[in-house]
Amino acid sequence: MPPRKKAKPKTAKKTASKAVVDRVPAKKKTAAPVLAKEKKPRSAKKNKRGVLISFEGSEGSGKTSQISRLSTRLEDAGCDVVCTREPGGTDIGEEIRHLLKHASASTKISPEAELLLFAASRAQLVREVIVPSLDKGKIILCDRFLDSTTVYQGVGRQISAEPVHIINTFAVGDIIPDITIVLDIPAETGFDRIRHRTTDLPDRMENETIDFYRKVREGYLLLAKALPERFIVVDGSRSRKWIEDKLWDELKQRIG
Ligand code: Z5A
Repeated sequence: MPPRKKAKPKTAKKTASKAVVDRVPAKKKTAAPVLAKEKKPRSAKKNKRGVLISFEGSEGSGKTSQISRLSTRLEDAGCDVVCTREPGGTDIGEEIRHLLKHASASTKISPEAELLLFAASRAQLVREVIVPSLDKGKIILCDRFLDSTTVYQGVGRQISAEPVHIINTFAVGDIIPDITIVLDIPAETGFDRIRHRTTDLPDRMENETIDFYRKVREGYLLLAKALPERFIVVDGSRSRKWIEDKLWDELKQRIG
């Protein structure tokens, strides 16, 4: 019979699922504010012609590749497309990106400071790029958005739900993606892809453990389950062409 003590770590340390459930609508419970915000996204209400599509998933899930393919298809179909990314996408955001990923000082960064820097980059991106583009009726393809903070800082770094939600909301105002695509891959596949990438030296966040990326994956899947109107989950371990076609079919149904 296992000793009683064994139960302790389970209750003392939040599991990935518990942490996400705190952030998404568990019936009437805690995450109600997240849902309440999402009922009236500004992009859908005030910018009838603009669409914000965010791409999420763990490192190496294929977001950059698919954004590039989708953008080409959309442009060929006559759409006005803006591709951007987080952290980054503005001069200020790119400086923050460098600080977060490559600056030697960032090895000492606290989870709270990290969260605030991601939020600062996003606040600038929303006001400088996203809102003006939505107002012009463009389709914005954004490589990561607020869900990355919910999952990486909330689930991965275990910062509690309330500050993550408050800071996310402050950074985005009333801009919530119309559609969020999660490219879902096993943590091992992501690791493998990153290892074989020859263009870059590993950055600070690429040195996380496989357990961290398992939590990240679980976090995304729970979020997608809780918000099915906004999320589309696609198997990111399939071929590039299969994913491209699948996304095209899904988006045609949603945005016509
Ligand atoms: N982060 C955070 O913690 N909190 C936040 O709020 C935000 C971000 C906004 C940003 O890193 C880091 O910041 C990220 C989360 C954190 N850290 N991590 N870990 P980034 O922008 O440098 O990297 P990324 O967003 O994680 O993505 P990536 O590494 O650039 O990967 P990707 O864009 O998803 O995939 P890719 O570049 O298209 O493909 C990766 C490789 O796989 C490449 O060699 C491809 O050729 C290959 N690939 C792509 N698709 C396939 C398929 N279908 N089959 C086989 N191989 C494929």
